[in-house]
Amino acid sequence: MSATNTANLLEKLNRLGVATLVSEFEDQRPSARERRAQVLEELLAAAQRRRGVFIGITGTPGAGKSTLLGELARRLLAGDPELRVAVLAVDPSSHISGGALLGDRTRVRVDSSEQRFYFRSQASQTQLGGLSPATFDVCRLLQHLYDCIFVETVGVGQSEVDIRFLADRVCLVMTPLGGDEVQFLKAGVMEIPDTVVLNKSDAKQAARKAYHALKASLQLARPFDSENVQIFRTSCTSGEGLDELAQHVAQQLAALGAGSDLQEAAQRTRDREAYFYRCWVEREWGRRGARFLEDGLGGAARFLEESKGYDQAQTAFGERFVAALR
Ligand SMILES: Nc1nc2c(ncn2[C@@H]2O[C@H](COP(=O)(O)OP(=O)(O)OP(=O)(O)O)[C@@H](O)[C@H]2O)c(=O)[nH]1
Ligand SMILES: [Mg+2]
Repeated sequence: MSATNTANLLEKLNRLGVATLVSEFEDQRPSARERRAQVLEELLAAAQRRRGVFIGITGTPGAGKSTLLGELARRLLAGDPELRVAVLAVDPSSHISGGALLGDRTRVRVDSSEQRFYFRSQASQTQLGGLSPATFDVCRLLQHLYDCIFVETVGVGQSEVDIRFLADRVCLVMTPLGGDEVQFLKAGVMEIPDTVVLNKSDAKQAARKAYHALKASLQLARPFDSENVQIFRTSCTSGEGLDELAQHVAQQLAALGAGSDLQEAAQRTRDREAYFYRCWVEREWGRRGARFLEDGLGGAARFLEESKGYDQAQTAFGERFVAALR
């Protein structure tokens, strides 16, 4: 695709065009790198590009994350005619089928004619539900095309850790029904979220009990900053708390998005890239590769800067590592 085509694409931003680009960014073959670098370069030069904010949505399976995202996306889109929203849902891969285990259950309901909304479901390729390099590569694209990118993961281990590094803000979704708050406290997951949502609060009595238990758990787990973590009670069936939650997200977008401090945002992008680049090196080149990155190349952040780009650093790493092994 030529530069003009990408510019046109940005203008129209039709979903088919975005989907094609996303596939290219999911392509993990070395041959896809050059193309990715070229697309990113063109996007960076395009006047209409966005400065996307990443909001991670994690929590127990079936807590209502996808339903909630549909409700939030609709409210955010209605509240701002300029806003563009994407949802990337990451499912733990099925060990047996190799496909996404929960793929069919991931449905985010937004009017299909809404061109300012994009949804993509992706298999995580790891059993612990961690984010794959392909997830991060797609995020590198989406951040230039959307103002808000929700990344939905199932909270089953590694995904919480990864989402902390990927997202600017993390929202943990639980239900009052499963005794989730105790489970999460045990697993140390309470350390992660900026926002906690107690969804399915239509179960009123259980919701009230869970709310107080949750508040107490948060204070225990985070004695110094539990005050900063807002807890929302929502119900996607009655609509309770949804407007408030949407408003909260809109505030997060305003604080971190296009109007926010450019240098801070750039630093967040660099940190994010360094973390996922390190993951990529370890995945592709193993522990020896990871050690070489640290000891031989001065670490991920430094090597990324030296290579003048993420895709370029992937190609350069292979050359440097192989040379060092000789
Ligand atoms: N009663 C009630 N049911 C809800 C609410 N929100 C979602 N549900 C239902 O809960 C079920 C699971 O919802 P999803 O949105 O798929 O949940 P999820 O957390 O995305 O699920 P996974 O991605 O499979 O982990 C669906 O049947 C929803 O209709 C709610 O607020 N109250
Ligand atoms: Mg879901």
